[in-house]
Amino acid sequence: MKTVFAYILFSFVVISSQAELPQQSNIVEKSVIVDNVAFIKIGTYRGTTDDGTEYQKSYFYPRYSPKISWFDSRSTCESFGFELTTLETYEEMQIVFNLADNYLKTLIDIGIFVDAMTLTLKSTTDWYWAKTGKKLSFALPWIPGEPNNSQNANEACLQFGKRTGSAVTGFNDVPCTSTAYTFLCQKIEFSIPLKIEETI
Ligand SMILES: [Ca+2]
Repeated sequence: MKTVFAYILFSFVVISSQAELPQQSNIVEKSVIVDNVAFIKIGTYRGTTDDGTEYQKSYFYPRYSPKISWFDSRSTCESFGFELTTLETYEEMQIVFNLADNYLKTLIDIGIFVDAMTLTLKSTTDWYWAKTGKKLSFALPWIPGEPNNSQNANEACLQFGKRTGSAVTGFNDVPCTSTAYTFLCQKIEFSIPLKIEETI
């Protein structure tokens, strides 16, 4: 694992698109997957939080899918200038699930950490974004049988994915120290410059 991780550090290149985003929300900007890069930009999304704040995000997936803890997932994203992905709205969650389906078909069975955790190890109902402390603003679609807080009752972090053979993407509560999952990073901008059209 350390070798894979070191290689990611060594070979880090981010593909960025210079294309201008469409003005409508909900539009996903496709990107090209190129060999020999550590992170793959799988899409960009522009939306509005439940309190009305506009934001724009790009999502970056680690090409070699290292399986590391939730804590290491956060710090890895941060070491590259990213954050572990948050999902501001149910709509954004659906977009990210679709991106994962489109680009990560062979990987989604692994499960992907996002930034959410419970405040107490035993809670399986109240989930918060670690970055902001805000409670998740929508009802989570769980993988059938989840959340079950099953592993010694310390499943305090959140990942999404599919069970093998299932077509349904959903969430699962897992131990934050588990190294069975990989992760998705985001780059977020909350202040989107207004585009002002000139008039004659
Ligand atoms: Ca679980």
